[in-house]
Amino acid sequence: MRLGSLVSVTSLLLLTSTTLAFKAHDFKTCSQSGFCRRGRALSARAKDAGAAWNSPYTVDASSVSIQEGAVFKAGVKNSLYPEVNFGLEVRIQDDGVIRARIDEVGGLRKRYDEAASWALISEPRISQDIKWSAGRDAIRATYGPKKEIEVVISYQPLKITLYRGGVEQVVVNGQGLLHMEHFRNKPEPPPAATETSSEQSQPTDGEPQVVLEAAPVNHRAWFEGETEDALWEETFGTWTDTKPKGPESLSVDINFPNHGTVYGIPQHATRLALPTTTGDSPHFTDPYRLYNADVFEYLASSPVSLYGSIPLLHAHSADSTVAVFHVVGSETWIDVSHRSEKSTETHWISESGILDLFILPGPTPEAVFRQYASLTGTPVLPAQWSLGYHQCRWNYVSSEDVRSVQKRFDEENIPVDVLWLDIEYSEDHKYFMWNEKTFPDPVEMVNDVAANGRKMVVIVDPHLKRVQNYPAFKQASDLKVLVKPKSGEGEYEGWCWPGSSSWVDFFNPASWDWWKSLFKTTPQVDGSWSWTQSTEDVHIWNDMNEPSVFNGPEITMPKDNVHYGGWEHRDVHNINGMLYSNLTWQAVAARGDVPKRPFVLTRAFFAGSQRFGAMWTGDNLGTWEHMAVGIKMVLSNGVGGLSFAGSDVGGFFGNPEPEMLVRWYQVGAFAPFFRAHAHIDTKRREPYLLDEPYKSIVYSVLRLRYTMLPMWYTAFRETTVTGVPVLRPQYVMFPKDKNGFDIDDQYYIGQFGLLVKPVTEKNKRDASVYLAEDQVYYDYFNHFAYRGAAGGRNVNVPAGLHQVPLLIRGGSIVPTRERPRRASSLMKHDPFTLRVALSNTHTASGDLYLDDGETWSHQSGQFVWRGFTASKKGKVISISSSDLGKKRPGDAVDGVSLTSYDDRNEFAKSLEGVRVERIIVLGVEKKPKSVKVGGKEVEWEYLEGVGAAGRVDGGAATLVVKDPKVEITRDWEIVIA
Ligand code: NBV
Repeated sequence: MRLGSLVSVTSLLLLTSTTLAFKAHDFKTCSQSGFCRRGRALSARAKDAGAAWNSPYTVDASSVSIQEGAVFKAGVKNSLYPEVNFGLEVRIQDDGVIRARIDEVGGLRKRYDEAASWALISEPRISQDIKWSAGRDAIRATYGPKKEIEVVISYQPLKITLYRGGVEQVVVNGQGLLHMEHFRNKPEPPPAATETSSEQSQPTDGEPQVVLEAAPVNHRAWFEGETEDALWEETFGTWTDTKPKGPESLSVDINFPNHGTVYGIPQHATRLALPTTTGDSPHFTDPYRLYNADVFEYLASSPVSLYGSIPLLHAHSADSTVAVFHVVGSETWIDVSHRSEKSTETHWISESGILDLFILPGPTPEAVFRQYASLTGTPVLPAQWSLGYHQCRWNYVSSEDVRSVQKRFDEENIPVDVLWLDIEYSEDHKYFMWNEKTFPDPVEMVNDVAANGRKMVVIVDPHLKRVQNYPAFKQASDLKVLVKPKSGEGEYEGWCWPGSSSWVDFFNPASWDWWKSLFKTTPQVDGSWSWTQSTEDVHIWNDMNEPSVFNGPEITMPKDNVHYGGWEHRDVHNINGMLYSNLTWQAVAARGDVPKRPFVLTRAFFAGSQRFGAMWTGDNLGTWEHMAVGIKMVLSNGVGGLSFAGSDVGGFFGNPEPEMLVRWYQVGAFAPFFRAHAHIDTKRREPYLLDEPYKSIVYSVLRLRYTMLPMWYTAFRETTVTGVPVLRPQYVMFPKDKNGFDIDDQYYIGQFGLLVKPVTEKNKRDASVYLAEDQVYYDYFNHFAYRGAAGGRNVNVPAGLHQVPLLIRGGSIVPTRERPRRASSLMKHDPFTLRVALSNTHTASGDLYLDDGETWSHQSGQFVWRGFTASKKGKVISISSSDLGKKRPGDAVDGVSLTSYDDRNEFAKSLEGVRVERIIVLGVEKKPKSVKVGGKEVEWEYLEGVGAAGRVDGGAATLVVKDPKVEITRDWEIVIA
């Protein structure tokens, strides 16, 4: 972009961002969306009808068959439309997950049924052990280790119920709101001014038209409504959605009669435990909407759609956790209500697609995470450097600017791993193409950054400027892989940063290899264009992939645009952004002779996006409310499988005051993805620009993050295997403790028992932390011991501006590296510190996972995985390190199918000589007489205080073993007698 136009964009954005807040009129409410209106009207009629309401959907008992040994199949009829046929298929998987699919059979058109093919990692294995037992009115299957799970498919009306131990867990269509609008022919316009039946009515100007009905009662009208509402066309603002296929929406109620709390369906800016949207005193009046959207200055508390959508909902009670995952890629609205504190009703309304519903039986949060991960995959193991600190802004304006930012970090001796470039690096917003005036030497610039052990992340947005001299556009156009307009011919053209733009249709397989070829950093054999002005140290940021289209309806693509296979954009909208980051991830992975783990940050996402890198919560505001809700959103994304998440530190819009910026760094340092970012109109706010004392506080927060990188990386290893999120909300840690169900401002990190409660309020200097159990918790910094209590106890933890409330749960061992470094790559041979937080029974455990952090060699066994334990026998405490790789090779990292493991592998050998330089043992009751390793006394120091098993709060008795002379890759034992 030329500087002149940069100025104009800047002033335009300054104008918009200072004069406008969230533009509600840009986005539909349910009442402005035809199918949502119809769906809610259906539930309103059902409510009015009360007990008289019956679902017209029934299973045709004569059609029931069991196929492939275990798959239930049957025809389904809607008594109001006897001419239409539906098919139901229910499969029970090996892991007990139930999959129910309903599709229209032999309809006028085909419904989109490919959402699962993008979200799932593979076709789930069907259990061959299930025996269905058929009765006259229902069929049932009982399974599970103690035959405690029962699935019942009732025929009249159709209802699917999951029981555990005889207690209802999930009920589908219990309220009779199931409705799959069948495909129909567009009626001819009726002769003027005559009466007509509802089947033949025609809306005028998108307005609902009231149709006069003859007695007796028209049952179809009773069910579908008396009006035909926006079936064939719909307008919003100046846009008209032509709906060439007519109505095809899908409504279904899913109830949890014994679960009072629900979590998930990210992304929304709201509490983790989802507030109600209907009922006597709803918290929100609209349903939660899932429709990936670029929402400008979004509200800090709202059910509106944001950038990504994961149709996964956890339902939780003290007795069990279950979940439903409805794999649908079209716009979806979800009402949440509670009949009582103990039960939750949800109503899902999607614009198109089939019913493809996975019911995850749990019964614990861990089991639900495992079940969801076995469907959509676990998060990919990130490159280690990507867990460091990322410095971003819109924009570092030149290569000299980038160099000077790096220099300032180095001069101040503060760590940063990644410097980022936003859209202004590019010439006229043609991504890949450097602005030669401002970035004359991109490869040298990247090399200068890499020389200090760092990486760069550069943005590549999906809108391609429609000019022939832009290879990405020209080639896509020649290959015919661009999204088509509603005519199905030619190229869809919309408006975005570069002006007139087009978008690659990543649903088209012909785009895949081509897209990957663009990212090659070496010249292509056939001479075609590739990004040779880049290096393997450049990783990628995918923004605007909802997709954001400035002149489109709701700032996105028209729904009647056409994708590969003839599918409309409406069918695939929520999946679209995931395909973009998927292919970009593959492209980055395919570079180089020794392939490295890619880093791709995405704004839009769908179920499965965890396989392709990190996400962030988009354009937040520099307000305390946004800081606070960002934590809840990151927790909710974790529930949806996306652990690698964070919010813009500092807030994207606005100029945070220093206190806010400090607090925001503390929030960021305890988020999996830690990046500072700022809008182009904001003042520069790199940490070194702060005044004292703020500057030193932020520096210490950055260093703290780096000391804890071994812990973060090990926590990520765990989630690649278990799917349990890296940030664990209170209900995940203590599923039976009702006091914790609504808590979303404190959380645990990984398996490490680290409990953090960042401060997100101005002038706040202490924090009330909830301890759910009878266990000792130690302040990470000053080692003060707090006693939790069965039934829960709140403790007051100091939170001066320089303090983050951070406790270690008794029973945990946390590995750190405490030498200050400027980048994580410089820490490879640094010694370790272990914090051993003794539990009230004097035990503790923890682990440490290490590999080269960059390549895929860990998949062939090049890693170190150590287990640490502490235990007490008589008066002797022993702390030991043993190899976990040998004990559990198959569990090491997801994607590793090792059957054996060599603990002296090349990587492990490269760490020979790397020591544990300090062990801090918290809660040692009495001053030891000796501390020995291999029979030899080592240096130690003991500070008096309260022991792990004591009953009062107070400074913990602490033993510091100074240099135990033990190596990190070796087995050892320390005996404290
Ligand atoms: O590329 C510019 C920005 C980016 O900095 C931000 O992080 C994205 O969320 N982008 C949105 C486009 C414009 C925002 C007003």
